[in-house]
Amino acid sequence: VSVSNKNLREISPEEFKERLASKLDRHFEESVEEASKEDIFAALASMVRDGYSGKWRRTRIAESANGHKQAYYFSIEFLPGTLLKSNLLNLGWLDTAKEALADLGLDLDEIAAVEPDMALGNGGLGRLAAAFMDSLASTGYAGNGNGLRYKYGLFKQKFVNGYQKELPNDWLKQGDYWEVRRESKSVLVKFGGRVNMVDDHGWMTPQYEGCTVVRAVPYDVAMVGYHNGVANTLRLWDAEIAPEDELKYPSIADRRKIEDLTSILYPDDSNYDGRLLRLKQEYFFVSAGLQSIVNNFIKDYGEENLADFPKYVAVHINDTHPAMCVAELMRLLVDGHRMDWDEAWEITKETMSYTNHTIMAEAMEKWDVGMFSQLLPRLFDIVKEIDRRYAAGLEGKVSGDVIERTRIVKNGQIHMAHLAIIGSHSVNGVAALHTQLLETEVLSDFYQLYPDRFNNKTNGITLRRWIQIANPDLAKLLDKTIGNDWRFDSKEMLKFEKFYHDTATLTSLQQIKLANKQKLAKVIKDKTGVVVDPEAIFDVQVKRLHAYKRQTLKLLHVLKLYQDLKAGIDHPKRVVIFGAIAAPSYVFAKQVIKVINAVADLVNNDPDIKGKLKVVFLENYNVSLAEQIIPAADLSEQISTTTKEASGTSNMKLMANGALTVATMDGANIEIKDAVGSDNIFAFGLDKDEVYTYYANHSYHPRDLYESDPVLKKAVDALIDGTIPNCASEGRALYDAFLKDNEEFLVLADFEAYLKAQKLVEKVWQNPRQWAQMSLVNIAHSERFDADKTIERYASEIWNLDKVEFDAEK
Ligand code: 26Y
Repeated sequence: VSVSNKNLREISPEEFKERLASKLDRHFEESVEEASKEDIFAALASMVRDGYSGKWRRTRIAESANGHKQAYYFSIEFLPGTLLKSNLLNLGWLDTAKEALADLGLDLDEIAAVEPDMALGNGGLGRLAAAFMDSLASTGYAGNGNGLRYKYGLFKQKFVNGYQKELPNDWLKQGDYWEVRRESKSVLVKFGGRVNMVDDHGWMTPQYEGCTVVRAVPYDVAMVGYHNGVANTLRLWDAEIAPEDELKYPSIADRRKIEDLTSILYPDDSNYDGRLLRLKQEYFFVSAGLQSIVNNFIKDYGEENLADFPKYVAVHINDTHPAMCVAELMRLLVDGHRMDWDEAWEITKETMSYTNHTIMAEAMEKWDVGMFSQLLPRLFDIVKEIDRRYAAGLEGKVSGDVIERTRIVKNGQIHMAHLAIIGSHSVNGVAALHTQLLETEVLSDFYQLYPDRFNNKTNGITLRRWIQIANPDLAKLLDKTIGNDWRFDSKEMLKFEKFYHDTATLTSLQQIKLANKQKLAKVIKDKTGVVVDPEAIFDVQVKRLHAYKRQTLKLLHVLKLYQDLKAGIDHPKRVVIFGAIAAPSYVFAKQVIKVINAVADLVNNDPDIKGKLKVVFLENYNVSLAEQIIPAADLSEQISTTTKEASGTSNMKLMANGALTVATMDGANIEIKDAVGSDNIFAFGLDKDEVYTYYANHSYHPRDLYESDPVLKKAVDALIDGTIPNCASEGRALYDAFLKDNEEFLVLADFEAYLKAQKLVEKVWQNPRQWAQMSLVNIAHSERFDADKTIERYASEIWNLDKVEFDAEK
């Protein structure tokens, strides 16, 4: 983009108020005074859409007319949260909106709270996809998202008697304000039936018989760039009855069977379960997305130029869920456009790239051949042929074992990661350690075969959302100290370090944190009834609930603090805050939730504790709640078993808001430590070699630790000795898990080191100036995790994109 508009106020408050009044008048026949929050929200959303509609149209035209390469990010999850404030910010209207509404006696935050979260994702992977959409637009690349329009997003978590219950999240009920249904761009996706290959003028062509045809209708959401006139597209597909099939599905029940394809988001995160509906969803958005991309290409460049496809199109496979892209593009090129297999294969590989997000075996997708071939008979033939050629090509060059280990189809299963790697020119991990582990452990065979394909792209976050929107006072302090260039180029944030000794700045930082904590304290009181002291350490662990993330280790620390306080051993006041959703079928994770809630009840109501320790488990952690918790955090808990967390991204958001991190040397924590220096982080725990040594030698015997460390034993025993009321069976389950020989997550092995790190936390907390200084260093260095920078690296090193050049105003 040629112009970077640095004007933070693109329109005046007067004009803003006028537009609002006229919207309310036109849409709802009411004045500002009469309007409900919902109506004001709708009017604001409509104003925002007017604000970007021209940009959206111009971007589309510029991208295709100027022959720009486009990247398509295929992801089964997108987790944008709410869009009103981020659209206002990116348009340059946010401050004006706040001011104009305040003049009218209204509070933007209260109005924005009306918007339901677009929770079309589970956790890190989905949030990363949404961050990348924002960054692609904000850095001015032609990059679009391709995913599913789930009718029900991630379920709403409720606690009933301390247990997690799941309620449907009917986010569309209130009407989605941002989407545009583009019926004319619909395509058809075929499932099931039989395929006969027939000779059609010398080309073996599939004839489909008896398949189910589903109509894919795209809903487009604009992804507005930050102050640059760009608006890209997030395209989400909905399943409908094909028009020609209306008579085939006369009853509502029959129609539902088709429409249900896009009704729910699978709530499993890192735990693979090979369900038919999930396979249907994956193929549905892969096929619809690729068909529309190929159609577009042919419209712009002509079928005769399909050989140039990778010059104009990059397709990114976000984890293995869209790995069928590899086979589907082959199908479209070979069957649909009669391209020679070898040529189609080169094009496919050049087009595709793949990101891996986990090393955990239980998250690896493998589809049973029987189910796959029945649902997708032609695609299965193509997968088999890719596999056959892959194996034949290596025959005699590498050992048979390597071929066997790496091939796609084996033992009656299709290995989706293998398909993605074999069919892509780039494979990346999401943090340095993670990529290293892919190369040396998990995917080492592939790394030997294709060393050049492997690369690292450490994750990033949308600093705009996590600082400018969620922590406006911190944003203003940055403006005051280093000027507002950091809002356009995050590198500028490094200058904040110059204020390390500046007492006024340190004091401001403390005041801002305190004010954010007071606000969160109110939220906590409203949501849970628990009263917390804003002067206490706000100790935060927010992320999915999973054994490897070790909310359990935090729990043991809480029990230890409780026991100390009961015994008269003093500690600084602390509020431990959890936010975590468990997959509904993940029994252990749900047991952990129940125990934490029971411990919270115990601790919060024990008069002996005198409010020195509070435990708060906030329900339904999502993007909106994160925006309230993260700016108020003092301490960030990043305590996964080393090697297990691919990257983590809450670690980055929390540091950007000045929280200090207590961390194992896992995922991106290592890079945080590199950025801030070891004096500005509380690092502890087993390193990767120690973890792998335990695994290799089967030498982890937690019972020995338990028997030999009385402090540890006492904390663990609290789970079963009746200390914690109302969770005997869950307490026992955790106890047994901790003590199981060779327990995979090594919880007790890190306990002592963790206590030591927490002792140091307490010591530094006693010195508020030092704490503020460390906090300042963390804020300054969070620029390293700006998703805009991550996207620049994807664009230049993987997708080979150039920036869209156009006059933003024409
Ligand atoms: C196949 C299915 C069970 C499945 C569904 C969701 C598998 C995985 C997932 C989601 C994985 C996920 O969110 N992974 C996280 O990705 C983040 C972004 O890269 C990382 O920061 C984080 O460490 C990783 O756990």
